[in-house]
Amino acid sequence: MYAIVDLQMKVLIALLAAALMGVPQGAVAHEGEDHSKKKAGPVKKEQKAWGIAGEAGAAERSVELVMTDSMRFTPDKIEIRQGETVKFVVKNGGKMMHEMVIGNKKELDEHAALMMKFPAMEHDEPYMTHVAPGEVGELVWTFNRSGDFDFACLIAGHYQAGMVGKIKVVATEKSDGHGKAHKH
Ligand SMILES: [Cu+2]
Repeated sequence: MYAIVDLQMKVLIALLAAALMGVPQGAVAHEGEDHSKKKAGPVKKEQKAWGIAGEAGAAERSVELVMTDSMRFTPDKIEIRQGETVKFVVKNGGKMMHEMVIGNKKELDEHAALMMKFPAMEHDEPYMTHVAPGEVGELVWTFNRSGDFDFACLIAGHYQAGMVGKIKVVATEKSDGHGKAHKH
């Protein structure tokens, strides 16, 4: 919830600033800015329902994904053990911009609706990576909470076309003493 409020605030501030400067609405978000470039500065470490930003050096595992213009992620189902820090290496195999955004259904729904309203909205958080055609993006995330999560491309229309995937974070024995981990 907090993140969306935050996003709405950002949009509001951007619109307000634009109104004050007499800039037309369509031109608000990042003119001439390279969308794929990460901003410099320390990574925001905010605990989310689906985990927390990870340090690149701490990644124990890397998962490669490919995004295509057929609005699909491959793979679209990923299983992770609770506590794992995963580096996602995300290739854009298409001819249009795509992105991978991790979240839960509720937040992704809300965020996707905002992206439809403001397609040029600037959004950049440690749980997302925007990837230009033919490029590879990276995202390092620590899954410190178990549960079923989602990831998606929130570029206007892509989410609606089904560009989504599932992440299952399996509780480790330590944090979940109910025998869930006796699979193998
Ligand atoms: Cu996309």
